[in-house]
Parts: sequence; structure tokens; C-alpha cells
Amino acid sequence: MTERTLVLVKPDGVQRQLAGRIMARYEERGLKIVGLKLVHIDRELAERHYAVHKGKPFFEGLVAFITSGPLVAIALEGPDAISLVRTMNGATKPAEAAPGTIRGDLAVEMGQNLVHASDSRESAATELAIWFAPGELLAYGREIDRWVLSPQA
Ligand code: IDP
Ligand code: MG
Repeated sequence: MTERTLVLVKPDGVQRQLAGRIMARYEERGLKIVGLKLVHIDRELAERHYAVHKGKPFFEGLVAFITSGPLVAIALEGPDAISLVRTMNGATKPAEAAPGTIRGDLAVEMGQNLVHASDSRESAATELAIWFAPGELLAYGREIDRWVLSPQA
């Protein structure tokens, strides 16, 4: 089923100038970019994005890291996009991420593991609404060869 998911190329990815290469992997796989922005977020947005991790020992470090520099937020669309992107990103801990995955190829540290991706239908809907305003996401128009701006699904 066609899904939409949120991906972040975290500040380490932007700082290492890997944003384009990481995005290219998703494009090459066949996913469509339906939203895209370069942003340096504040603590308030970081806490909303990582709300499920509030209270965990790594939470403060995570918020400090995600607010440390600009990141790229990408809305991707495609068949089973949510699980497909998680598989492409690889395990959270880079040492356990399979070669061929983004983390398995390009990262070594859990705290600097380059990418975020929504992990469920629910988190994808919540996160896309946090990162993209209605009207910032694209969708196919009725004519299949044309992109149009549309309100968030
Ligand atoms: P995910 O990014 O693979 O979905 P989550 O468990 O949602 O992983 O954790 C969010 C992020 O928090 C991870 O990508 C990683 O950067 C960081 N993180 C998770 N667990 C730890 C930990 O035990 N120590 C340090 N950082 C962690
Ligand atoms: Mg997660």
C-alpha cells in the first residue's frame, strides 16, 4: 500500500555533506520526494519530535544533537514506504546495521547515525504533521504526469 514517511538527514549528515547522497539512495530505490526542507530546529520542536524518548537517559543528548545544526527533513512516498525506509536506514546501532544500509555503510556511532525515519503508520502521520505544514507536501494530480501542491492527507 502507498505510504508516506518522514526522514531526517540529521545534523551529522548535513555537516558531513552526505545529504544529497543519502537522499539519492531513496530516489534511486524508487521512492518519491513529496516534501523537502533544510531547517535548524529549536528545542521545542526537537522535544515534540522525540516525545516518545522523553525521560530516557539519552534524551538530553539527543535533543542537544538534533538542535546542533541544520538538518534535512524529507517526506517520502511509495509502496510500504515506512518499513522500506527503516530497512534502508539499517539498525539504530551502526555496529549492528547491515552493510548496504545507510547506517551500515556510512556511520559508526549510535548518537550520530545520520538518519531518522518514522517507525509506524501512527508515527509517520504525527511526524509529517510536525515537520510539514498543510500545503508543503506534493501529491500526484489526477493527470499522472503532473505534480500539484495539495493539503496533507
Ligand atoms: P531509531 O532512530 O532507529 O528509530 P530510536 O530508538 O527511536 O532509534 O532512538 C532515536 C535516536 O536516539 C537513535 O537514532 C539514536 O541516535 C539515539 N539513541 C537511541 N538509543 C540510544 C542510546 O542508548 N544511547 C545513545 N543514543 C541513543
Ligand atoms: Mg525512532
